[in-house]
Amino acid sequence: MTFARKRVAALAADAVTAALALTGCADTGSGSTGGSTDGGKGGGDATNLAVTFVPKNLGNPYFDTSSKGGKAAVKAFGGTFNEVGPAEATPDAQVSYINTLTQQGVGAIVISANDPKAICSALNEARDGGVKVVTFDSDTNADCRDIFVNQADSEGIAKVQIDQIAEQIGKKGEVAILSASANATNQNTWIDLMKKYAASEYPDLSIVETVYGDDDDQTSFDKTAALLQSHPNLKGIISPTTVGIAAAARYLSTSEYKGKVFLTGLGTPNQMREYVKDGTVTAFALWNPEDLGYLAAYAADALITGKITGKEGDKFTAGDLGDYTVGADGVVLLGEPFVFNKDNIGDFDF
Ligand code: RAM
Repeated sequence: MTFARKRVAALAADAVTAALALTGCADTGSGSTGGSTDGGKGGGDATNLAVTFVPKNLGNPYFDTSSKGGKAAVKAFGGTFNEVGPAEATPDAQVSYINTLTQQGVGAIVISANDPKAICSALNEARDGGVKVVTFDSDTNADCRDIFVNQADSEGIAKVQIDQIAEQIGKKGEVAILSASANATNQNTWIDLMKKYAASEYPDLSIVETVYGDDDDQTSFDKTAALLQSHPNLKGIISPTTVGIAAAARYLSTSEYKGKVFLTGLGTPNQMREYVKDGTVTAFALWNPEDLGYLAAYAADALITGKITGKEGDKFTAGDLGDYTVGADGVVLLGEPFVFNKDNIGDFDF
């Protein structure tokens, strides 16, 4: 239901807002920019609502959508939204951005990590300087942030992708994984769980290789071609990244493998629509990235204003999404993954 609520909002998308998020421009709404003189340093300023989103990399529609949700939330609670990030999703590419935000004294950094450890000391320096740190989408180690906003239960995300490919290939045969970057916390967690779940539920399905497209369109496209070359008996590909699945679908759609090698994973409806329409892809999954960004921004607000500290049992209200409770290890859960297919994809616009 929350999904439906934000879906309606997504359909009424403000193109100007999206373009601003894309180019990394700050919201000009109420509140100051990250350079306020008190800057939240020392942790005593409960009014520094400068919230900066740092995606894995810029130019990914998934993060454009999560930033759109974040921006809407920040506007609703009267803060200042900004987005900065690297061009490439490499392990420590976000460090210099984090350091700058620490110097500016923002209220909170909301970040999706390319590596569980590589940005930890930068984040902890930010925290020592009074900045609240929310990870969302892809976590760091738990001791480098205040809260992790997880899109869905990791076991559930793994299960839906294996169940989909198993159904599509008839539960039997070789499957490969086209992932994002090699150190991405979220993909690596899901891949481990997918392997375990497949081994226990589908003994005749074998995962033969995992390759990394680095959440880069061209690299993912090339890795798809290479996979098909090196595994002539391949029956299916799982790509647990919106960049990877779109690139793999584009490759398959004009190749001899279309309709023979099945593809599923995690994709955005807007990027996958044409491939569902032309029969390259039957079904894939995701959550609503806009809701994810919205919830992560409200978690930042709750931390900045001292409503929560991030400990288990802490409760806060995330605007229109309603009430959330912090779980074990400072994790807040958005909801369930959702499966898109030709019957429902027309209902979504993100
Ligand atoms: C890509 C990114 C992101 C992931 C989605 C599914 O956009 O890797 O971290 O959650 O795919």
